[in-house]
Order: sequence, then structure tokens, then C-alpha cells
Amino acid sequence: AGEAVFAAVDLGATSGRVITGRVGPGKLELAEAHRFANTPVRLPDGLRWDVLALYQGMLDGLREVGRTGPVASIGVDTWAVDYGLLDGDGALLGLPFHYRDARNSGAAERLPDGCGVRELYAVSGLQHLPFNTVFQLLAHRTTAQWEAARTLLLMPDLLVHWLTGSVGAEITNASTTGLFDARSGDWSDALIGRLGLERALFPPLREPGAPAGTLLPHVAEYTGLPGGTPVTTVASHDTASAVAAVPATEADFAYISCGTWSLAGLELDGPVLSEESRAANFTNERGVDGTIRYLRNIMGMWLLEECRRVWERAGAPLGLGGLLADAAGSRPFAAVIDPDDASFLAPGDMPARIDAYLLRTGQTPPRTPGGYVRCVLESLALAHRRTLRRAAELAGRDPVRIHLVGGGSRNELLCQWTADASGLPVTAGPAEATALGNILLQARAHGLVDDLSGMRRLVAGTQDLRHYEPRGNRRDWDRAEDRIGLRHDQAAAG
Ligand code: LRH
Repeated sequence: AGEAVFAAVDLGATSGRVITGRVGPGKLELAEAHRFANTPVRLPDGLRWDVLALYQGMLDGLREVGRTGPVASIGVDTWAVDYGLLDGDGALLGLPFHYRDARNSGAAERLPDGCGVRELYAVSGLQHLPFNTVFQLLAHRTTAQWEAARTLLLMPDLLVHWLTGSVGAEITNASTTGLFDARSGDWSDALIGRLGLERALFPPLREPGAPAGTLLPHVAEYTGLPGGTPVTTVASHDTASAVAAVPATEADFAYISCGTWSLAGLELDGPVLSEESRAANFTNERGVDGTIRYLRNIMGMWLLEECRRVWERAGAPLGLGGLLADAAGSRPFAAVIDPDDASFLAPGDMPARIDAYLLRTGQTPPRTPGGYVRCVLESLALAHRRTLRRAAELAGRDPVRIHLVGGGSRNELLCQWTADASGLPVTAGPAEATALGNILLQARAHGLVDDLSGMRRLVAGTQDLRHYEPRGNRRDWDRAEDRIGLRHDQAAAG
């Protein structure tokens, strides 16, 4: 079957990267060509993605790739839910909003009578997050721009459009809009109609693996890649790509894709759309080959990244290694938070928000950065355990192992504490699961890998993985969990 090189463009909330992957029998080798910052910009009317800087970063990355020779194809993935609107000439209308923009808080209240969150869930199976595309659109449609909008493109589809001129909606990412029917696997004409949105805004769906065109002449010229270089549709939702690259060799596994967000859940054959599942806020996002990612968003490394931003600005930058060592030496279970508290979502002074949460729940704020890091990581480990247990209950499954992939898999404390808290072994890695999933989808489209389990076996056989066995202090975790439960009730009671 030979060997080929593919390029993955993988844009995350903190950085973008262009990575090449060489794939052959028993071979899967990654090389990073370019990495660049992703710095959102606050304009008077809200928080925006600097989409031109992102596009330029990816072009520069592809030019690095072009220097080393041609590639068999290119694939693009990014975070979910965000989009650009094109006018009738195909021009981008304004700069895409960032999902952490404040316009989204309260957007759910704009839902019309008879089409509330229950009705949405029954069709889309999507967890309620204030920034789901559907809520962003309800806010967007009160603007002058809206009148001119003819086509909605999710972020990776927009970037593919700029590379190739082609227009389409990649299906795994379309499933995060809230306007997609989890059962039929198509746009939900019913929801789009009931919300009074134009059906024509939503382009035809594309499956991962489908061709998405070839580089436009000016892109080929800039990057030095051959004119006919194909762009392949990948699982363009980064989480879908990451889960496709989970190195699972047994059927009953749970996963945590841990980066800015921790996405914790199970892979299922069909959606769970029960009222119980809605109340527990589990999502049914579409994966490769019609699989369902049954998971919840947990606030993830965002908490730590935002703390570090504040400490850096205050002139006390501590390297991650030093912080983690201090965390390891701090007092266990001194303070616990619910990472999903709404106060943690927007960018801002995270240590101050953690303090406010702790004071509100009768706890004492940490006195050192290491104390905060310990609080965040223990609280994340607890949230991982809580979420995976509930997912297993609701889906009637019994996972025997947790695969923790993404940048968070490098964090040994988090991996060990996730194992300890949950009582399950954790296999950590690969850290670049998303880029691997992107590349493997392209390799499969080119006939170098056969199916999802073949992709996973190749990852398991070629990438560095670490194993963590649960240690016997589970009672401590149970007690910490009980404290969170009590605090939830107290907060709810006022
Ligand atoms: C992770 C992710 C996640 C979405 C969020 C917007 O990068 O794609 O799956 O919920 O970003």
C-alpha cells in the first residue's frame, strides 16, 4: 500500500499548528512544521477570532511544508460551534465571534415558544452550552449584517473555502450547531424552520474522507505546494479527530480529550436523547463513521491557562514544571471547585474567580500558586470521575479503562489523580491526538488505513503512551466529592 505524507492544520484555542504525518504500514510519524499563537481580539462589540492571522499562520505553515516537498493532501480542523457568514458574492461579513463572547449569555432566552431547550435536545441531542451555534445565530440575527448573509460556514469549512473555493459543511462539526438531527444525520429542517432561520444558509453536508477540492492557484503559489494538491475533508471538529485517534484496543473504553476543554465521555453507536440525559447535560456529537460522542464539556486546562496569564501579567511567571512541583507539594483536598461553574467561562482574572467561588462555598482560598494549581487539578480529576460515571449510567455501559488524550495527557498529576479518583486505569497519550486523527482520516481516504479500529491500532502501536494504575486512596476522593455535592446544594439554596 506504500507510504505517503499528509498535512494537518489543527487550530486550537491557544495555538494553531501545521503538522505533517508520514503514514505507511506500521508507521505513523508526526513532524511539526509551524506553530503560532491564537490571540482573540476584543472589539467594541465583542470578542473576535483574528481569522486573518489564523489563515496567514496556516499559509505560512503550509509554506514550511512546501519547502520539504509535496503532500498527498491537506486537512483542516478547529474548535467547534463558531462560524463566519458570507454574503451573496462569497465575501466574509465581519470577523467571526469567539464562543466566549458575552453576547451568548442569555441567548437561550430568545428561543420562541414551543421550541425551547427540551425540544432542541429531543432532535439535536446537543448539550446545552450558551455558545452553541444556534444561540449565537439568535443573537446575530438582530444585526444589520444578517440581512446580507447567504451562507454560514463553520470555522474549518471557512478556511477550506479560502484554500480551495469549495463550499460545504463537514458533518461532525455540523452536529455541534444545535441545528442538526442526531437521528437522521442531516440538518434539521424542522428546527431551522421553527427558529425562523433560512434553510439556504446551511451548505450541503460532507463526510470525513470526502474530497474538498484542490488548492487555489494563489494558495499554491504562496505555499510552494503543487497546484493540484487536494484538500480532504477530515473530522473537522477537533474533538471528533481526537477521539478517532484514541489508541483503544478494547471495546469498553472511556475517553477524555483534555486541552483547553476536557471532553469526557463514551463512544456509542446511537444517540441517547432521554430527558434524563438532557437534564444531566450530555451531548450526542457525531463522530467518524456515524459513531456518537456521548460526552460532557468540562472546563479543562482553561482554568490553569487563565491563572497563569494573570500570574504572568503580575510579573511572577512560573514555568509549568515549577507550578506542578509546587502543586504536588501542596496540601491535598484543601479546596475543591466545580470546574463547570458559569463564572469560570469568560476570559478574566481566574484566581480571583476561584477565590470568589471558594468564599461563596465556605472554603479558604489558597495562598500560593501551587495551591491554586492543586485545587484546579484535583477538581478536574473529580469532574472527570463524576462525568464518566454518569455517562456510563445513562448509556448502560461499563468502561474498563480511560484514555486521556490531548495536551493534558502530559500532565502527570492530572493523569494519576484521574486514575485515583475514578478507580480505573488511565492510558495517557497521544498529546497530539487531534492532529493524528486529522492525518489518519486523510490516510484512510487514500487507502493507507482501512477503518476506525485500524486507525486506533496504528496509533496504539506507534505512539508513546503512559499507563497510570489507580492507587488506593479512593475514600479521600469520595469525601472530596461529597463536599462538592453539599456545596452545590447550599449554593442552589441561596
Ligand atoms: C474543543 C471544542 C469542544 C467544543 C468547544 C467549543 O476544542 O471543539 O469540543 O465544545 O471547543
